[in-house]
Amino acid sequence: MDQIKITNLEVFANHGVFKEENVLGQKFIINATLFTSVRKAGLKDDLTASIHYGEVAGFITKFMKENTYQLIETVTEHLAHKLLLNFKNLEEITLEIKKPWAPIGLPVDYVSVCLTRKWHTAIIALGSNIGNTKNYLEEAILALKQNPNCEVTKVSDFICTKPVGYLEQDDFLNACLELRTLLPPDELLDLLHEIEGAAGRERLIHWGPRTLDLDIIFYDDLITDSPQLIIPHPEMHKRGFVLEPLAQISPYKVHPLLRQRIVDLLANLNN
Ligand code: PH2
Ligand code: MG
Ligand code: MG
Repeated sequence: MDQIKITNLEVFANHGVFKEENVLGQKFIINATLFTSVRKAGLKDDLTASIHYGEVAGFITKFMKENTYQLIETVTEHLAHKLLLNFKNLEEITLEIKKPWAPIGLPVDYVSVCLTRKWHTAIIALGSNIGNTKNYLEEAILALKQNPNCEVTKVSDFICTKPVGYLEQDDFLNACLELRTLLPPDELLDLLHEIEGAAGRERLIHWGPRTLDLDIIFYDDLITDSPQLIIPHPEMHKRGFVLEPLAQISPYKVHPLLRQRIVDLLANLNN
């Protein structure tokens, strides 16, 4: 992706573990690489299609001065997050905050924290087969919409499906949605568990009846192997109740491990 760079912005601020640092303040030097497509802005000579680097530099300066944190880790993490939330065309940022006067009593040029943060795309499958199933799915979508770190970009129809796996239970209402999110996978999973908990979800029978089930199907094209969170969802390609609603919102997405499109996985399943 294209980049806009802000190099060696100086800000006098009060971050530090030591009391003197908080009281006296010191110089910080900031480097930011803003990832965005400049194509449209470049062709049309239109600032609104890009990111105003003056506004970004002003935002950084204000944030650095108005807050006081102990760690430059915290300053960098929070500032990157705020920038991604506040600048529309900003997809990804690499941010480095340097402390040239760090009070360590040894000769260094500077110490710094550098990190990269970005908007991710996740696919979530929703299911419910207890109580007011439609309401549980709607409430889950609302909870995600209201979370500042998430933006719901697509929602499938709600479809009625026969139970798969454990058969002695009511039919399900299933759906899929696409999410733009700043949360890493483990934090997204925590959020989904919170929303399930608020819907009164109890984990009694494996694959048994539930008020609300929220599963991460994809997270960008990430492939994980942690037993706590397997992405892509290891059963998704065998499940019509995932593939059918998913084919409505992302028909041509390619499964990163199986290397097949969703429409083709669905067609294979129905054969
Ligand atoms: N979820 C399960 C097990 N079986 N069957 C249907 N039809 N829909 C589901 O969401 C579902 C299921 C475990 O998550
Ligand atoms: Mg499930
Ligand atoms: Mg689940």
